[in-house]
Amino acid sequence: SLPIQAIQAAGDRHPKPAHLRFQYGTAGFRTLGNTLDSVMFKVGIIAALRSKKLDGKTIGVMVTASHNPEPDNGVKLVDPRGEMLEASWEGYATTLANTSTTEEFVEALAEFVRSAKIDLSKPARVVYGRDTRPSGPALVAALEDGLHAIGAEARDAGVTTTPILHYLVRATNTKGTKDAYGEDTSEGYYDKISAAFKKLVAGKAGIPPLVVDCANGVGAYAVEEFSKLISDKLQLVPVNADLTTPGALNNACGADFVKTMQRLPPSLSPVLKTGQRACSLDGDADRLMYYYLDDRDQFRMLDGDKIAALVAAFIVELVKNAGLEDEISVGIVQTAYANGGSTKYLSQRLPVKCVSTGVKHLHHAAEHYDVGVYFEANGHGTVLFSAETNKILAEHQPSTPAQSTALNHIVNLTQLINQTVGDALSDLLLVEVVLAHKSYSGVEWDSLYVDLPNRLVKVVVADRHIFKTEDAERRLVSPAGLQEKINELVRRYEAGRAFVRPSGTEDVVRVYAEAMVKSQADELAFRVAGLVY
Ligand code: NG1
Ligand code: ZN
Repeated sequence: SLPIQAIQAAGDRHPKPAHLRFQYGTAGFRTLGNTLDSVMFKVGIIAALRSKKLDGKTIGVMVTASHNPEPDNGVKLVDPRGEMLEASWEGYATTLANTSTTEEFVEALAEFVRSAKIDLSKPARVVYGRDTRPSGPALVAALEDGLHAIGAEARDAGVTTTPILHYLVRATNTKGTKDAYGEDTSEGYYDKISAAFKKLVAGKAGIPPLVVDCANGVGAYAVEEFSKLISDKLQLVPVNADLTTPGALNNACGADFVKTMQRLPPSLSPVLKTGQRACSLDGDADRLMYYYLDDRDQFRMLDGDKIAALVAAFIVELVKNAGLEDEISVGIVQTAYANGGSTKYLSQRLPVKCVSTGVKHLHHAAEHYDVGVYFEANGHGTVLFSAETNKILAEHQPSTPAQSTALNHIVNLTQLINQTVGDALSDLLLVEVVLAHKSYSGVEWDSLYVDLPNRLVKVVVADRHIFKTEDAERRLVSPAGLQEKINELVRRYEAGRAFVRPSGTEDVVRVYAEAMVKSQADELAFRVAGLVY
């Protein structure tokens, strides 16, 4: 049975702020860090119950607010294969987080255990980590209180990137099985990925150094660790690796700054030379944006869509060269935020599917392909190789040395790529592999297709929940009549496209617009925003 007294006693130390309502959204619970104490305690208990429900499999808990400002924090649960928490539990977590007293919480827990048929005699195993936010240690202490109260077997992964935490979950749960994913330590992660990287760039000399903007976050540690292992092949030059100055995290730097502002972080201006490529991570190192300065020193952005195009083309080529094009097909998953230029380019070559915003939607859709490449335009993404594809790769008998080389490259890619979730460091090394193989600089990569000028704006509205969408969020069904007005506007712009959706992570409505020229994209975005407001 539930250790009611222990939960009750500990719960009283973590009262819920009376006026707040919490929601487990696309990125878990996410809000101001100093309001999340009660949520963390409850999440400790929920994570333990999730583990018991899944027969003692290890569940992950990541404490982070990713690209958001430093005072924010958040928490999300990771399911046993390293994927996002199953959707139905998001609702349970929300209900439990909003119970207003410890008595109410304990009652709701007992009811939940009954209705979800959780066998309390099963073990509970949880691994947890946090990013570098100052609010992290206190929040982790509250989480530990919850884990302890319910008697979970808990392992502290310390300050770590989100993708490493996902890796640890999968590696722990597959240890000793035929699906073993790797050693279940962060060293295991670094070794696995860097070994694959070194095999893939063996014989490639003179890869130019890469400037990496670490967003003054946890990615700085990961860059440091990888540097120790790969610096003979690729020199990583960290900037914005300041983990001590208060307020520095994600401030005027990082992947989200680059994507939203569409310009170079000011701190990179003195560092970046004409033609040199650089990239930015976000605050928990699961997003990656590349860019370079062209010969007129204009900033050129290579976002998630460009990464998807680069990587997909490379894998298609390898599959063909390995003699596997009849057996393995490559598909792409995007969201409505994918640039129209990329969608046009990719859909002329490969199957492309558009899904709703949120990693879980992309991830699940990508699982339906033999090789599924998914990236959000903001730089979050990865490549999934299906179980059947891995089997084909393991059994395929190449008939020429060239086929054998290509096959080895694909197998090494399956080791290089973090298949649990988007991973800025793994993706960075993947991009570098492709650039080295193709002898591309930023210029050649950029010229795969031309981005349509676009603009993303936030609109603060009284109630964002009245905005309801269909067709992978590309059309509004509510408020009634609004979509028709948007269509009417869009028609007046050459190559115009615009859509409106409520954010899943902020209390705003987002408006996205594209058009043939930048001023028109801006104008369209602001006129649509005017309709929404
Ligand atoms: P919302 O706030 O629902 O738009 C944002 C990003 C998503 C995803 C999530 C989770 C945009 C336009 N939206 O979601 O792509 O990354 O955060 O972090 O970039
Ligand atoms: Zn992130």
